[in-house]
Amino acid sequence: MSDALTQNYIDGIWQDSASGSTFKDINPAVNSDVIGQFPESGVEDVDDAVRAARKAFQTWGKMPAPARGDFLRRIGDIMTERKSELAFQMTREMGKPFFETKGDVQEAIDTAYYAASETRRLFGHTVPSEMPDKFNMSIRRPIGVCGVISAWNFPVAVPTWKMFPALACGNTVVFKPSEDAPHSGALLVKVFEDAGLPAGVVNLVQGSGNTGRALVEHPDVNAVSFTGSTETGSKIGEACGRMHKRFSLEMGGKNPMIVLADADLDLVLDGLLWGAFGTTGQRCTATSRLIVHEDVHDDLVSRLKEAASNIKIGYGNEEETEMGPVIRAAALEKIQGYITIGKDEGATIALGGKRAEGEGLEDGFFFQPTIMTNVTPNMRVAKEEIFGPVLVVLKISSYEEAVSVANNIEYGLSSAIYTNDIATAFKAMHDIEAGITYVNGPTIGAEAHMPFGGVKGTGNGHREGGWEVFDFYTETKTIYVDYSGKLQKAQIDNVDD
Ligand code: UN1
Repeated sequence: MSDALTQNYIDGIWQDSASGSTFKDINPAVNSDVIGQFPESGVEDVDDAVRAARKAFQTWGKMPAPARGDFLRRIGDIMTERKSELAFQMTREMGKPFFETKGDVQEAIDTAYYAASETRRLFGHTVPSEMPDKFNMSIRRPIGVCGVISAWNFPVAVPTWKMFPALACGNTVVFKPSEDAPHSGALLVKVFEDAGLPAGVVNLVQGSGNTGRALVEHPDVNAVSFTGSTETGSKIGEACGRMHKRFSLEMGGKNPMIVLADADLDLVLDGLLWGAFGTTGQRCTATSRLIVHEDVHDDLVSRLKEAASNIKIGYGNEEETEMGPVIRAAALEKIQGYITIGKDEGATIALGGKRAEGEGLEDGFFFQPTIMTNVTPNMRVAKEEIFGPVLVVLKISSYEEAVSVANNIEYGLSSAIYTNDIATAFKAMHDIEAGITYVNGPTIGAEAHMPFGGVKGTGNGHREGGWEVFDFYTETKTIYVDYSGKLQKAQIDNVDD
């Protein structure tokens, strides 16, 4: 395949890396299908990209925000026209089925239109002063150049969660996609180019961890937004902390679904199939722990086994495919390793546990939908993120126990509870330690205009999506206007001792 967009995009020009070194990107479902060789960008490329972004910031940051919104709307329009084309290439590159990659593009479209509308609503505050004839207010200003490092599992939606609000607020961007989804990243940037986004406003540098490090550590990058592993996120946090940069981290999850005895089990079953095995379990938000009441445990597990064993595995661009491959050979090994760990810890492999084989699966990284039962809260398989189609099942006998098991974890991204008892549902909304709680729905399905993010080891307190992300991408400037015509001293003139 030679017509792939296999270059960096810096200052409005598609170009190779300075060193000319590249890395290979393949289709995880059909390994012989090579998507292309992409630039392994170095310090020099990142430096060029940051310089271009800094230059563009001088004009982009001063443009009226609603005019920036017009660009975002055009980007949304082009993504709408190209939805199927983009989705096909995304599926080819990262494996999830076509209907899911179309959803991924739709999430980006929603984010574009939402961010465009927010450009007319970048509110500050006006606040009464302590003193007469004085006016107090706050306004928002852009931060500058933002480094965006994103994951491969939502190769279009997640980078746009970061870039669109950043752009709406007047920042410019250097974007490093995951090395497992460089082509999707490039196709997204091509949309920006075709929408007429001025040169330098978004720059693309392809590469792996070294490229990311050069970006994070570049002194002229003011803020970094990252989605990916906890290990990498921690390093980014340390570097940004040292350099006084603003940073937003979106990292791992081990998301619980609590099922109480009164739950509607048909609804639970649908939710579990989607939450645990959608995107082959490779979402930060995937339902990876089923915490189920003992009264319904056996019934639910047996129905789930039956349903999960019928999931059609294959190449995601084939119509009947319900679940695609995992992303790479190392992911297969990691998952297999956790199956062994689970067995050694005393868990039962109730379904799956092996590489999926059969016609059409020979040349890809396919793994069977897997269910582990007899799992107890302190086992590694109950606590560590596996990032594959593996659901662990923990049995509980009360709501209180369910919450304590759900919270016995270092992560806190998403969570779910199935119950028909409204009081219990409301209690759970407060009791579960997570950034997101779904009631009677699985742990996945975030909407573009709602805050997204986690507590504990999942993040560092920021939120993507929704109105809160606009706080991340702006600096508050506080302004005092004294029209009294005399010097007024706060805390002194206006207080009688
Ligand atoms: C992720 O896995 O990083 O809520 C993002 C969801 C999707 C986004 C997931 N809309 O599952």
